[in-house]
Amino acid sequence: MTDTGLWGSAVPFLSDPETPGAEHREARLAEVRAEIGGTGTYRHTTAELAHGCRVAWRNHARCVGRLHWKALRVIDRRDAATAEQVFDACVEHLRTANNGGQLVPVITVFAQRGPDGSEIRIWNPQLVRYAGYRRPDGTVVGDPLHVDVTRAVEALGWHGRGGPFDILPLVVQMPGERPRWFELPADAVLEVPLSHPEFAWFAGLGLKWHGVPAISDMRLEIGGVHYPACPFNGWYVGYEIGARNLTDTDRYDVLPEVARAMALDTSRSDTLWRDRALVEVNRAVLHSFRQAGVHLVDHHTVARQFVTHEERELLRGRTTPADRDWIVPPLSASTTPVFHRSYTNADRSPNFHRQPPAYP
Ligand code: HEM
Ligand code: NRG
Repeated sequence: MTDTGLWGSAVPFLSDPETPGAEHREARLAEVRAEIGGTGTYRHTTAELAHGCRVAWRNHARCVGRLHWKALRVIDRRDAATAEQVFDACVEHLRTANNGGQLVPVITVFAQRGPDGSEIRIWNPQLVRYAGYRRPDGTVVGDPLHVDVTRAVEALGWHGRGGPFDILPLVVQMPGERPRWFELPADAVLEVPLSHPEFAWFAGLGLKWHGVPAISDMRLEIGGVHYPACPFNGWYVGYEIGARNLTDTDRYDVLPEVARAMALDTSRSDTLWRDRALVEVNRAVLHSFRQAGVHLVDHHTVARQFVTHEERELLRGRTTPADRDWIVPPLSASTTPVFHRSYTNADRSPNFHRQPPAYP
């Protein structure tokens, strides 16, 4: 029996003139139709998979880093059949991405969801993330965003040191198996201690961040095939760390402490102490990554790059779907060109999708 839903999604992907295999389009379609009829699903060729990953990135409306979509390195690990093999491939992913600080955009693709719904899941939202421990008094040590995943990992028998920057172990769940956790080797994890170009006291705050954002909990969809485990990374925009992770009141919330150290008047909001401290935290992030030789980009540069991407795409006859809420930077928005342009969102395929957490 043919899965009409899957076939209906396979055809537009396989028939797109951009998709590799133009020489034998009809034969490939017939082959896939038979494969779906026989097995309930179909497998992409390595070339189809690589192209699908790059276009999924290009299509993703929330990503401001899409100028580099063609340079995505695609690692096909659909063969990884055990939790150890998946973990080893994730470590290998990080080493490839790190590249001595000159970060490389990489995606590692694990086995597709089976026709019976069986799937591989990585519990962690990113390959490298800091634990969050809720104390009895309700306060949190570490990253409050990760309190739930930390509790779930502790229930598997992992015990963190209880510090503010403990790297969570990687949790891999193979189809039909219990989840297993693995400690990441320290030399696969880039971290940058934060200091400030002028304020010597800043280093004393003991802040740091991981060098690579490698999202590991999203689902990749290409031609109707779902890849629920497909860690991918680029590099950071400074504000992700400086204007969100460290400064949101429900994250590390460091602005009050920074403002105190700057001797700002925090008794009234109209002294703009938050704004002034925010700029200095962002300067510290950009300065520290540069000093550590770990690549990242500032919001002015990434916004210009995104406009360049839009223009390049138009020359190729394509529009750029974009989610304005995610494209405009969270600080100094109006000083960047993206603030002054209008954007239209669209849900294109291939794409990356959020999925419910794999942990209980
Ligand atoms: C989201 C930048 C590479 C896919 C984002 C966001 C930024 C960003 C700033 C918004 C994050 C937030 O507000 O939390 C960049 C930069 C890259 C890059 C500078 C450098 C090369 C990539 C790559 C992929 C990708 C390689 C996939 C192949 C996505 C997706 C989201 C996103 C799916 C949405 C994440 C979510 O829903 O939480 N990107 N990105 N990006 N990016 Fe990129
Ligand atoms: N804001 C998140 C990361 C989201 C994705 N950002 C990227 N992606 N730059 C954080 O960890 O702060 N990327 O693939 O480069």
